[in-house]
Amino acid sequence: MPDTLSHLHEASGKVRELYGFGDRLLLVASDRISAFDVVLPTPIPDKGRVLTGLSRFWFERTRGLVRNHMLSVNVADFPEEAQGNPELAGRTMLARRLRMLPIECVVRGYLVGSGWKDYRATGSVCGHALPSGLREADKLPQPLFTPSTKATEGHDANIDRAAGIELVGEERFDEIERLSIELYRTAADYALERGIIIADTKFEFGVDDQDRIVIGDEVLTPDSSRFWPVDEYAPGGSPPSYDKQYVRDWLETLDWDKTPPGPEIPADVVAGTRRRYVEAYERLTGEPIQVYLTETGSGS
Ligand code: Q0Z
Repeated sequence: MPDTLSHLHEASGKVRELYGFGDRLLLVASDRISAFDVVLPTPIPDKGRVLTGLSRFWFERTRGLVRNHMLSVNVADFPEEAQGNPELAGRTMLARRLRMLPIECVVRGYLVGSGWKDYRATGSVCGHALPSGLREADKLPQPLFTPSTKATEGHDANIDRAAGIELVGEERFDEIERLSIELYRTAADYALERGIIIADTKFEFGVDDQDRIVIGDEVLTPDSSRFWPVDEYAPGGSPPSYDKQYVRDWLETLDWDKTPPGPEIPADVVAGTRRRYVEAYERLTGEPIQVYLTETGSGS
């Protein structure tokens, strides 16, 4: 990453970097993509910009439901050290630093992934009893809040309400549960009208200097959620991922054992995958990605 920033680096995610500037942060989304939990060596051009643009869209759209950490996606507003870095344009969000709560706020609207496995084994999902006879990928009778703790390595561990209350207190736990469900319902209803099912998602909340709950991190992107194209949705199996299905289908044709390093992605799979990210952005925002790229100084 750009070297005027290396001394301000605070954290790395799987495909994102975080830089600190006192009470503000820069979250930088790279073009890297992961599949089967491995980050592949080939970037998907503009993926980081699409994801940052989507987070911006949802933060603006949900401002009436909850405060958020977003300050700007325009390089002109960034701290000096981050100016004149064409690398950052469009893929970077300036945000207020929060005290993050140690809970991942997962909301599930459909029965997939670990939720489906849990249901098969126990008839419930994270302690939420469900009707019998549900199929894989069925829509749940209502969205479920299934919080987890942030694991430093490996996968997050689900926690129950009592454990959540131990971590953040009852009042905060109840508030982030209510906000998570409300945000999910609002976004999922909107996305469905535009041809995208948001099967599940994960929110991260923090508190500001006045102890108010604020939503941070990225929101309702394909990296923090499962997106499915509504036209290809069929319960009774695992529906294709809106963004990663080309990559997964191609990887399944190889004899790769799904351990690092992953293989280079061929150009046609890169192009198809990029098209899906851009299509998700354009369907959800109703605006060409070029408008966002030009607006953020990352256009051609
Ligand atoms: C987010 C993460 C990323 C690596 C910390 N507003 C905030 N205030 C304080 N901390 C955070 C935020 Cl968003 C915060 N993460 C996750 C994001 C790269 C890790 F882009 N960690």
